[in-house]
Amino acid sequence: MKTALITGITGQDGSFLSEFLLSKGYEVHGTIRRSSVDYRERIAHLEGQPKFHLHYADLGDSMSLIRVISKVRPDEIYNLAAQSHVQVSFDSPEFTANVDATGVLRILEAVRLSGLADTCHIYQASTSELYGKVEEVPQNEETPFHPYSPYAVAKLYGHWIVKEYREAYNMFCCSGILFNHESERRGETFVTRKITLAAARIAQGKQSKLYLGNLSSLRDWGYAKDYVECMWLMLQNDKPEDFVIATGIQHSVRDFCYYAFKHVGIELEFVGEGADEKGVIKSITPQLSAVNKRLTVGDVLIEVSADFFRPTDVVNLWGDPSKAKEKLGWNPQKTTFEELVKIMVDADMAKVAVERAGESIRTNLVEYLEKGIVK
Ligand code: NAP
Ligand code: F7E
Repeated sequence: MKTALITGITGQDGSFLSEFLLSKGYEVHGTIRRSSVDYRERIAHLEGQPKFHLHYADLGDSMSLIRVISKVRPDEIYNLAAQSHVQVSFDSPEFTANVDATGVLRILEAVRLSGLADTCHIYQASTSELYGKVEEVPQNEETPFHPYSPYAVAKLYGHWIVKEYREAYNMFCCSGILFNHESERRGETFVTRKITLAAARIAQGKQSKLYLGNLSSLRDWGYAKDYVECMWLMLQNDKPEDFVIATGIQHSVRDFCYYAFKHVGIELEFVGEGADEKGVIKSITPQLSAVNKRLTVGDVLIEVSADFFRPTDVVNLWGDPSKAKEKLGWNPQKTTFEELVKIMVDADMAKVAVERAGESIRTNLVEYLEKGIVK
């Protein structure tokens, strides 16, 4: 049975890929970083399984990578670790370059130094952000790159160094050019998760407004659980090749808001333009009105805030997944956009409901303790 090493195993994709590889019988190893608070929520359910192993390593630290790769001697490496937030890359450009660019080189060299260059298959997490200030719509494997953020520039180095090692040393290393993929495990500061969490909180009376940046930005959003299968398929291919992974369907941030709020029972309409645009309640379902009486038609739920605009923003991403469909037999529309929104909103409705129940238990407990009912 095969052994895989996943960097970035605590992230959204790392957790789904771990589950996928374990289900295929793999021995799964992952790298984690030391932190004063252990945040392993996404993989907590896998810890303790006999075929699941964690090791400390950091993409900024060659020695830790050489140590773990030479010890595990994996058949496959999935390099998912990255500073993955585009807006944060403007605030921490040097850290982003160290991890997202040089980090990829460190992995490739660690594989060579461990004597695994001829056997180990390597997947690199490239990104649609490479197309940046797009030169063609939709984008495929031949579309020229025009990176438009420190994150994208760093990822471009990662992409090209993988290609270089493939050609120079005949290594089986390839990049998946993945378009945005989301899930109920998505980080809470990415736009989709920020919206689904806000829709759930607003519906349950825990938040009154959502502030966003560019509502007109267009993305090709897929479901992360479907995309990790394609990472694996790329490493089972006869030869190392790069693939675009996308759904082939595009929506705006505004559309995402509309569908997410609709799913909790609020129909939105957008009025005004640019910085003055607002998302206003057009109608509310009777079911939601019955549980949250404070929501009223005409309430403003979404406003635009300059805080969420980027110095340069990528606004028109739309992928063409034909090559992955034909050569890998991958289904780009396994989960539709509407299904994705539903999965995310349902999960956040449950999360907020659990948080509210916890708060009410805590409040009751304090009251009972104060009154001496419980000791
Ligand atoms: P994510 O949730 O942000 O996870 C990133 C992972 O990288 C986390 O496990 C994080 O560890 C780890 N990491 C960060 N800095 C590290 C370092 N210096 N050393 C070792 N590990 C480090 O990202 P994701 O959405 O799963 O994405 C996975 C990969 O695909 C990333 O490379 C991302 O850039 C790329 N990508 C993502 C998308 C998308 O739409 N999701 C699209 C295209 C490409 P901690 O938990 O300790 O922070
Ligand atoms: O932004 C706009 C924002 O942060 C999407 C990463 O996984 O996918 C992700 O990068 C769009 C942008 O993702 C807000 O300006 C509006 O145009 O969710 P995002 P991203 O930048 O596309 C790519 C493929 C990756 O590789 C990355 O690792 O939405 N937007 N208002 C906003 N974005 C955020 N975060 N917050 C807002 O309030």
